[in-house]
Amino acid sequence: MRFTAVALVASAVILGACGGGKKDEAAAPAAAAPAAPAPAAAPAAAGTAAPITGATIEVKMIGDEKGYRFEPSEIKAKTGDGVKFIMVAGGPHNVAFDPAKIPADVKAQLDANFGSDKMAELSSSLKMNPGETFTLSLGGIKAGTYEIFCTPHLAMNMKGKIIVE
Ligand SMILES: [Cu+2]
Repeated sequence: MRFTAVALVASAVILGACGGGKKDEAAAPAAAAPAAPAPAAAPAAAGTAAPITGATIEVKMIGDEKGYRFEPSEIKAKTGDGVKFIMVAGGPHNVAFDPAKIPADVKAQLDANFGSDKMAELSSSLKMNPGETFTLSLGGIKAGTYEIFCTPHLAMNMKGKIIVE
């Protein structure tokens, strides 16, 4: 009798240990997952928006029977200018850059220049209603050609480029 009881207790301890181990394993990935986005968000917070010190160029965002487009789609600007995107029709529209196509030494400043009007890295919030605007500062942005697109209408070829001279 005594031997059986000891054996049962020992089995219970072993089962308990296994059960506890499984719980810890299951809990570990769940606890680690929410922490992952924090380092990714850090570079965005590192930059400081540079103000517009030059001219502000207006660009219309249009979707109608002729298609989806930025007007003009080729935007010539200088470092320090601003580009004011105006929602005219056929929204929602936004303004976004492909992070993979932006040089490493431009990315942080450009992303910071979106200010708070941003839904993702290098991507403005969506403009739903006619008259809504998004103004992007080109402060601190060196000369180069930077492709833009509208996220909802990328497949409809709503693209353009900002040429900083
Ligand atoms: Cu659009």
